[in-house]
Amino acid sequence: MSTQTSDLNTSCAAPVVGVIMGSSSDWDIMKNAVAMLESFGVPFEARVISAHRMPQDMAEYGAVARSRGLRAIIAGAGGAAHLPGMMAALTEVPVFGVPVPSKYLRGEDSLLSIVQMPKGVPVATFAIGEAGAANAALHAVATIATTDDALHAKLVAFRAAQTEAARNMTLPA
Ligand code: RP5
Repeated sequence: MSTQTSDLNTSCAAPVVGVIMGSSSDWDIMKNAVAMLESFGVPFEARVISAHRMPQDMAEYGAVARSRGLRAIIAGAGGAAHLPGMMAALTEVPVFGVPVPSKYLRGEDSLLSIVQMPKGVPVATFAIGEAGAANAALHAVATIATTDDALHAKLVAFRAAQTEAARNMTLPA
């Protein structure tokens, strides 16, 4: 286990998904990614790594991400949200970016900062906020499920339950 940053949460098995965020203030959004990974039983770690306040820690995390066994990195940040893009520059592990809502620009700044990557360094960018965090986790699950039949079966079951729930939706009288 790396000692470079404080852990917000770490599952027992060796993590295959890294959930990183620029500040503990991002947790209310990013906990939705963690909850989704937990529901699928995907081993993960969750840490604060600030691109601006902890640049050397960020570089170290990216340098060893693949050798540590990470298969996806979910990176959330708000405002001048450089963490996902910089992490994508530091590792070949796929980076899924989550724009965190910001105080003054409601996360539109975060979204544009994360999505407008230069050609050659991609960040798969998700919706602003809770749905984006949950979907980033689902995308990580789907990515890993391409080579994991048991996880694929869980994803199929999740989709089926979701479909059933939608079919059973009722409208107010
Ligand atoms: C970004 O700045 C973080 O991702 C966070 O969304 C934002 C504000 O951080 P704090 O001032 O709340 O620590 O780097």
